[in-house]
Amino acid sequence: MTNPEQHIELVRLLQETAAVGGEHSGASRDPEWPLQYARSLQAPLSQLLGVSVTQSRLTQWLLSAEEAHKARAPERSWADFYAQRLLEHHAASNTASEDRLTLYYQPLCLYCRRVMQLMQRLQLDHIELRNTLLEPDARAALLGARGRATVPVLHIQTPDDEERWMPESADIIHYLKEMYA
Ligand SMILES: N[C@@H](CCC(=O)N[C@@H](CS)C(=O)NCC(=O)O)C(=O)O
Repeated sequence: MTNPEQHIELVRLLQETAAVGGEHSGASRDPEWPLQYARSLQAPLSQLLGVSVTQSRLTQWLLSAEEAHKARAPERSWADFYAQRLLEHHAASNTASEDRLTLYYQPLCLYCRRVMQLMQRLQLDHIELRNTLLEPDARAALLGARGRATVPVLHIQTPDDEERWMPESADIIHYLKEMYA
């Protein structure tokens, strides 16, 4: 199934799921709607995407899709917006899972700790850690690439050997959440 076909099918699934409990955005909507949707979407969505999707992940995703829809495009059909967002996330996380990530950090740096706490929470054990205080070559690599040794910096290397150096803890946290949460 191509991406446009998946999109159409996903919009249909979302609308069908919403119709069971009444209107998606109506005042009478059940406050537990993300759980209900997640329960009924789990099997057909896993089949559509070809990966096993958990109900807890789906619940989180539905809540974040609703927030983004309200903030960014309230005029757009909710099902169309949610479907596009889900397929984009799915494609991005598929690509991201093949990237090689390295975090340059210092143990006492609070900004680094924020990033590392998120990595722990999301169980991102595959991210290599390089302590720039203890590893002179890590500090030299950072200085060579960026001209400064400020940490944290996330180094992203794709399978095609494209690389990106991402400074700023807030950007790194945003990136990791978008890709892996
Ligand atoms: N705005 C940056 C601040 C990073 C920062 O100030 N890092 C400090 C350590 S906590 C640092 O690397 N200082 C040494 C330097 O700038 O060379 C972020 O949020 O990542």
